[in-house]
Amino acid sequence: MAGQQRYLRYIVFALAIILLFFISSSSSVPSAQWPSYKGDQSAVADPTTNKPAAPLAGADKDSTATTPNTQNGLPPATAGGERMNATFVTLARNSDIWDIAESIRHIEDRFNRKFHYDWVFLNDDDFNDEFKKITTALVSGTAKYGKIPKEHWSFPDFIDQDRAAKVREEMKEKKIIYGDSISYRHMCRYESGFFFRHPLMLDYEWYWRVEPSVKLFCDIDYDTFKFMADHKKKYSFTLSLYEYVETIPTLWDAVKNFTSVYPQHVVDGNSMKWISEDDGKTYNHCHFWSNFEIGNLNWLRSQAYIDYFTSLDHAGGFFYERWGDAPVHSIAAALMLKKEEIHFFNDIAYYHVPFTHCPTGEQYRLDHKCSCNPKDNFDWNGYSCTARFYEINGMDKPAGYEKEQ
Ligand SMILES: Nc1nc2c(ncn2[C@@H]2O[C@H](COP(=O)(O)OP(=O)(O)OP(=O)(O)O)[C@@H](O)[C@H]2O)c(=O)[nH]1
Ligand SMILES: *[C@@H]1O[C@H](CO)[C@@H](O)[C@H](O)[C@H]1NC(C)=O
Ligand SMILES: *[C@@H]1O[C@H](CO)[C@@H](O)[C@H](O)[C@H]1NC(C)=O
Ligand SMILES: [Mg+2]
Repeated sequence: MAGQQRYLRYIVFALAIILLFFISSSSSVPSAQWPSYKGDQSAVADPTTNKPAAPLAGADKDSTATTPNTQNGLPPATAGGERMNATFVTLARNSDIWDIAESIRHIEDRFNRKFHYDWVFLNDDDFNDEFKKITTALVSGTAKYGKIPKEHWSFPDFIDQDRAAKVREEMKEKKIIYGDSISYRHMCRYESGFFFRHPLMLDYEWYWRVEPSVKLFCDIDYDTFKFMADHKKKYSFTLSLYEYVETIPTLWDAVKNFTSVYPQHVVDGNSMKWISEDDGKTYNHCHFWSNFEIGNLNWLRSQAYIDYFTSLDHAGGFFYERWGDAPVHSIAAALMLKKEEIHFFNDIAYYHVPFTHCPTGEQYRLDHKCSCNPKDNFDWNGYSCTARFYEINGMDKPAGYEKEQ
């Protein structure tokens, strides 16, 4: 019996192969039957509302065997309009090549194929030819490669090496993630205080930070950099959460020292309420997850931010603890920007291991061809600080969020 069945399967398989061969070699199969995009500018989504344009007339209406996927919202390959003074920026090692290739492909497919913004790659080592060849081929704008100067990726002379080494030993025993890593600390310090001052970055006003192995799940049909400029935004995020306390025990003390020395850098109408429940006495550990950022480089290059970074740097916590660039950037944004200058990109569906931001609201997800599972959305989870961001800004949560938590 089993033998007979196998025999039958072979025959069906062989017939299928013969049929396939017949179809592929047949000259009667038309090769260019696909409907082509009409190149209609009006099909681009309206950036202010994020609503897709109306479906194109004459789209496939009589198909009954499938759900016709009308071409609504599919923008032309290149969006019209001016380009902003903006770039993507990635810090990476040569060994990150395939993980960053995946990220670039996501960003290009969902956004940059329409805008062709540049991409700056930074490394503490020289990028090799393979890294450059592959990333240049993937980026639709100009790809640029920079080496980080030694003095931005080493221990400052005021750091006590023995004390730093002892801390790494202790953190290793406590099994704190990256607790014994020197390079991770250089990375966090570099992202906190130096990437925006790299010579290649001086040519730009806006940046979008991209890390290896991140994903985008929805189409972005408008220029996010222009949105930032038009709405006077300086910093933005998609995910927020509470920091691991063991990595930043004295960060808030250093911040308080900074604000007492430089009270003029603390702005009225800031987001102190988002990061402190007691008006600044203690830090609640909320931070924007900085592996995604769209922000203004001139703000990071401002005297206020440089004074802030320099002050924290001298406190030593990048090496005597394991301060991350996420809380460092977030506290700066919360204290030195006006509330309205920080933007939550609910419409940018994003993943970096292990968290997902999937936009709340089914109609939005359908209109933007989203592929994320709304159940994976982290926003309304108790470990997220995004609900708090809505509250301190007096914003209504997105319609339907209760059903999607
Ligand atoms: N050139 C260089 N880049 C680094 C180094 N360490 C980390 N990076 C980059 O810095 C960024 C953050 O490092 P990650 O290892 O992603 O750190 P993370 O996001 O906290 O942790 P993961 O969960 O491992 O992603 C990424 O863009 C890395 O490619 C390094 O030693 N040299
Ligand atoms: C882009 O911004 C940088 C930094 O503000 C500036 O130096 C540069 O001149 C600008 N470039 C253009 C083309 O506007
Ligand atoms: C406080 O900040 C000032 C100015 O940055 C610095 O000189 C001083 O060492 C700091 N003190 C502490 C305790 O961190
Ligand atoms: Mg990462």
